[in-house]
Amino acid sequence: MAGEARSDCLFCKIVAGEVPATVVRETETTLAFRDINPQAPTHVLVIPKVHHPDAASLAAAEPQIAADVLREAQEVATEEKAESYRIVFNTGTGAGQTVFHAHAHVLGGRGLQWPPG
Ligand code: D5M
Repeated sequence: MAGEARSDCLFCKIVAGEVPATVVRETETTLAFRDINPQAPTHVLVIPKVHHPDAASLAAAEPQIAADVLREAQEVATEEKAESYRIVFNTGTGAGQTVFHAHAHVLGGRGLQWPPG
């Protein structure tokens, strides 16, 4: 089932062009833009254009679009020439999720520690 755009959602506003963002890639179903508070030289967010609160909800409702997000995350890493990179879906406030519109963080361009904090 398609997620309806939400007027109270920051990332739906970015999709609608109501809030500016530095877009690096766009497809019919996804948008990739630079994180406003980068944690690495490459820090890009890849979002579905449709609204779902987190990655699990997206994957359950629209698995093809979840796959599109993953493919675009890999395309971003390739374009950014990140040899090693991390794709992160923070899910839930305890994991640090602050924006409740599904998004993948693509982080690269520096050494990344494991486990993350
Ligand atoms: O990640 C949410 C991310 O969204 C966080 O890293 C900051 C980023 N953010 C917040 N507002 C903006 C705008 N306006 N443009 C670009 N990036 C933004 P989370 O996993 O939910 O903590």
